[in-house]
Amino acid sequence: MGKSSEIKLLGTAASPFVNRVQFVLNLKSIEYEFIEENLFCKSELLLTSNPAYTKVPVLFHENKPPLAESLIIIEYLDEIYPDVHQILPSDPFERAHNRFWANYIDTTFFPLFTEMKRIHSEEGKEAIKKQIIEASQFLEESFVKFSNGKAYFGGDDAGYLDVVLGCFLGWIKFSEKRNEFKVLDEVRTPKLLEWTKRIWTHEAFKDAIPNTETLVNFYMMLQKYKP
Ligand SMILES: N[C@@H](CCC(=O)N[C@@H](CS)C(=O)NCC(=O)O)C(=O)O
Repeated sequence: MGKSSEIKLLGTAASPFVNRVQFVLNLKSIEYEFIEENLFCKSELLLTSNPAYTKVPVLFHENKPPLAESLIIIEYLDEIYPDVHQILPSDPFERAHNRFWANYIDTTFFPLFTEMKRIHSEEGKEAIKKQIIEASQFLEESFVKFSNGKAYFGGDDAGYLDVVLGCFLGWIKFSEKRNEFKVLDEVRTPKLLEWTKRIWTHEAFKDAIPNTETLVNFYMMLQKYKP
């Protein structure tokens, strides 16, 4: 049960996009009410609050119209609560660069995992694994650049890209087990591997990320309703 406040979040715990918003709300210590959505039988609230996509997350802030799309929501939260744990850098070029990689993660990297789920031939799966590994090496390079020798993409503490990529870690781990391969390892992506260990133990993250059982249940529902 969430807390009653001026912020309400419509979502489901298994969604990495919803987890991004939860992670940022935690980083900024913002109280909110969580409204659980059933994506396999969408509520009237979801259909009317995000009619264009009918997807979660959707954020309700005071009496303003609802806001959808995880990246838009977390940037909005960063703008309205700039004084606590700013996630985007203040320099415009740095900000643009962060957005470039977030876009890469959302449009190139993560969709490969969805693709993997749809493909059944061994040959097809191997081709996707190769693409995932190539993409993870780009992410390793970007981590090295952004972190500049520090612990996170955001420097000394979690920032925008830590939130964006970090919330996919549960699903990445799930896919590694299911498809018997390693996305991140000591040889190809040593820095990112270290980073994942840090993120898993980050207080604001631990509270936002679902457990394996939640992911497995959601995956089974997906197989049933959206094979
Ligand atoms: N680009 C969106 C993606 C959101 C998204 O795909 N949400 C999924 C849950 S993980 C959803 O609501 N799916 C419902 C559907 O596809 O009908 C974001 O960043 O918020």
